[in-house]
Parts: sequence; C-alpha cells; structure tokens
Amino acid sequence: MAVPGVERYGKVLRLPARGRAVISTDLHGNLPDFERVVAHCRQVRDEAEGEAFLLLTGDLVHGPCYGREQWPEHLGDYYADQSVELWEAFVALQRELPDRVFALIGNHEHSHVGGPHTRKFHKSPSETETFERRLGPRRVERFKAWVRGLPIAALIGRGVVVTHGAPRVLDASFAEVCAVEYGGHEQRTIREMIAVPILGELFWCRASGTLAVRRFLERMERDEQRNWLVVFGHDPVRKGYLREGDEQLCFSTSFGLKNEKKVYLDLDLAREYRSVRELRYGLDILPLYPELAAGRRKARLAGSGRGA
Ligand SMILES: [Mn+2]
Repeated sequence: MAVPGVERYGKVLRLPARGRAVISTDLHGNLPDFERVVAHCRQVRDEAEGEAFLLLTGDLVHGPCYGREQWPEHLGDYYADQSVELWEAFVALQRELPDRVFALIGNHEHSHVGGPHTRKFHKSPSETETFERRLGPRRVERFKAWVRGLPIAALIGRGVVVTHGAPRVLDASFAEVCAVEYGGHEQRTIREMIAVPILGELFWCRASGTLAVRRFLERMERDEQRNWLVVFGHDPVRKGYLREGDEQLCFSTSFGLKNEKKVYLDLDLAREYRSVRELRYGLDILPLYPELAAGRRKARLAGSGRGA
C-alpha cells in the first residue's frame, strides 16, 4: 500500500511534511552500525505511530580489507566488512516496510552500474570487483538492478534536501537531475568523473560554496516550498558533524569514525528548519552510541522530552 506523499520524480525522491525521518550516512559494510540505525528507526516508528522513514545517503557497501591488527588509526573503530549481509538486511527491511525505507546512490554503488571502480581499500582487484565476487553471479544482477533504481537526491519534509556528497550542481535543472542516467562512465578516472555534470557534482565533493548550494537548492524547489538546507555525508567528519553557513550539514554515521563520534539525524518532517543551526546536537543530531558519547549525553537528556 502506497504511503501518501511519498513520490518519485525519476531519480529524485520526495518524502512528505509529516512524521519523522532517520537519516544515516556512509555505512561501508558496517553491519553493527546499520543495526543500531535500524533500532533507532524502529523506536521512532513506535513514538510516531508508524509515521517514520529511514533514509541512507549512499555508500552502504565496500568496507576496508584490514584485520584488527593492521587497522589504520584514521579509519576510526575497527569493524569487519559485512557489505553483502548489510545489503541483504537493507533489502529485507525495504520489503518489511514498503515506502518507508530508502537509500540514495553513492559513488561506491555507482561503481557497479557505470561509475569508475573505486579503489579506496582494494587496489587490484578493486572493491567493486571484490564485492561482486562475494555476491556471486546470481545476486550481482539483483544488486545492479537495485542500484539502478536508487534515487540520487531526496526532497524531504519542509525544505530539506538530502544528497550523497556536498552538492556542487552548477547548471542542471530539476528536470535534468530527475532524468540523469547512471551508465557509461566506467572508463573515466575519478578526476574526469568530477567534471561530469550531476553525477560528478553530487557524489564526490567534500564541500561546496554557499552561492552554488543556494542556487542548487532553489532549482530543486517544488510547489511553494522553499528549500532551506542540504544534509549529506561522503567525506568523514572527525567530530561527527560540521555545519557550513546556514545551508550545509555534513555528518558521519559510521565510516572513518570512533564510535563515540558517530551521529545520525532524526528530523521532524512537519517542521520547517530554516538553517542548519536549527539542527541541534541531542535533538536532531543524535549519537549512534549514546552510552559512549559522555558529556554530550547530558545535553541530550536535558534538551528534549523526545525519546530516551
Ligand atoms: Mn562516498
């Protein structure tokens, strides 16, 4: 049964201005972190009488190849890559809660359906090939079909845009973003990929200028709703989240962080957040491991009557 207000305009997803949205960035095969996000989402569903959405911003798959002993400091807390299990668990959740569970495409998913192969952890073979070998031939086709169906951006609630990386979309119109094709970029280097309109401008940027973001947000507006801000991941932020001006929030739920710094978002979709400064730690930006986020936990408990 379709959920009212959930719409797809080609590659753009829209969620209604009703209920709550749990949003997580780059999991990269970290199954325990995914399970935590899902547990929070189920709690929100109970609190919001079913009116809850889960949205992952992409890069669900491809994890590091290092064992506990070789684990480099800059990758945060150790975990074993469980990309296949994470993807299977995500698809099962989508089946369980139709029209409530979504993921955007990230550059790592894109590498399976037309983007350059990613060599973040595995040089040769790339992690793209490594993951496909683990899936096996039958599941690879199912995985690719799933990736091709993923949206590239979401408009949620009252003026919040969600993307994989910082949006640096210079010219593309709303219709062009909706109609973007994922195929045909396998041979490009990552450097060349960054110059590709839309795909290069939404997957790979670490930060974007205020003016470029404002213009992108304006072009993405529908009906009478002004788009105020954009939230995204892609680039790990050591302290968990980073605001840039009034328009941009980069946050890190999992990959590359210590557990105590990992955060996810829990947004009230009926509320019009007019600046990323209105997204407060302990209210809208929540620690994934509240029991480890000492000191910050007090702020959360004191700040809100929402949830425990
Ligand atoms: Mn990424």
